[in-house]
Amino acid sequence: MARNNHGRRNTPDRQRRRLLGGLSALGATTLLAGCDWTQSPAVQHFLGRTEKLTQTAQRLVASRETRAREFSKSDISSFFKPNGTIEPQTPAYQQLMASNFANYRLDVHGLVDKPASFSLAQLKAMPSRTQITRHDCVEGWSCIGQWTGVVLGHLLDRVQPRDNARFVVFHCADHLYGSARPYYESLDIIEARHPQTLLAYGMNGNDLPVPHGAPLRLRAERQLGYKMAKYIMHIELVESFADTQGGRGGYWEDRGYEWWAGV
Ligand SMILES: Nc1nc2c(c(=O)[nH]1)N[C@H]1C(S)=C(S)[C@@H](COP(=O)(O)O)O[C@H]1N2
Ligand SMILES: [Mo]
Repeated sequence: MARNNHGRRNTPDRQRRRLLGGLSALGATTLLAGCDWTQSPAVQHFLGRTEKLTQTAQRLVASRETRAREFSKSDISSFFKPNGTIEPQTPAYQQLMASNFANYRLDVHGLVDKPASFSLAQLKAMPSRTQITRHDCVEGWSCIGQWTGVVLGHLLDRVQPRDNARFVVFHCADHLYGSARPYYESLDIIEARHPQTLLAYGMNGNDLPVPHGAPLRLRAERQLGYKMAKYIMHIELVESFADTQGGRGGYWEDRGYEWWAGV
C-alpha cells in the first residue's frame, strides 16, 4: 500500500489531550471537594455518574480515532457503482469538464484566518495519501476502491480554521434530481482531521473519473456513501448549519437522513 503521510497530526492529538485533561481535571476537582458529605448516597450517585461519563467520553474519543479497514489491491472491485449524480449539467461544470479541469480552483472560505484558492496542481503537490477502502451506500451495496488525495487535515492547517469553526461544509457542482440548490455535505472538525479523510483526485491509480466526482471528491472512510461529496467546488468552515440550505448539514440530511452516518 502506498503511503505518504506527511500531514501534521499534532492538532487532533492536542485536542484529545485537552479533552482528556479537562475530564480528569473535572474528576480531580470533584474528589478534592470531597469531605464526609461525599458519603451521602446522592453524592455517591453523582460520583458514579461522573466516572461513567468520563468512561463514555474516553470511549467516544477512542472510537473517533479508529481507522477504517484498508484492503489490498486484489480486493479492488472490478466495477465500482457510480451513484447519485454521474455528470453535473451546469454550464460552469460543463466548461470545466471540457478543458479537463485545467481552470478548476478549490476555494476555501468562511471561518478561517487564511482563505485560499487552490488549483488542482497545487492540491496534487500537497501531502497525499492512497488508501483502499470499502464504500457502503445506504442503499445496501458496497464497493472497494483505491483513492488518492490530499489529506484534508493538511489543507485545514493551510487555511487555519478559527476557534469557532466547528464544521467543514463541502459545496458541490450538481443539482441532484433537479434540486434548486446544489448537493452539499459536512463533517465536524474531528472527522475532517481524521488521517483517512481525503480530498481525492485519483481513483484506482487514474485521475478521478467524472461519474465518481471529478475533479475532487471527499473520502471520509468511516461514514456512509452520501457523506462523501463529489464534484466539490468550494469548502466553507462554519460554526453551525443555520445559514446553509435546509440547515441540517447535507443534501440528504435536509431530506431526513442522519447527519452522523458512521458505518
Ligand atoms: N455531489 C454529489 N455527491 C455525492 C452524491 C451525489 O449525488 N452528488 N451521491 C452520494 C452517494 S448516495 C453515494 S453512495 C456516493 C457515490 O459515490 P460513487 O458515485 O463514487 O459511487 O456519492 C455521494 N456523494
Ligand atoms: Mo449512497
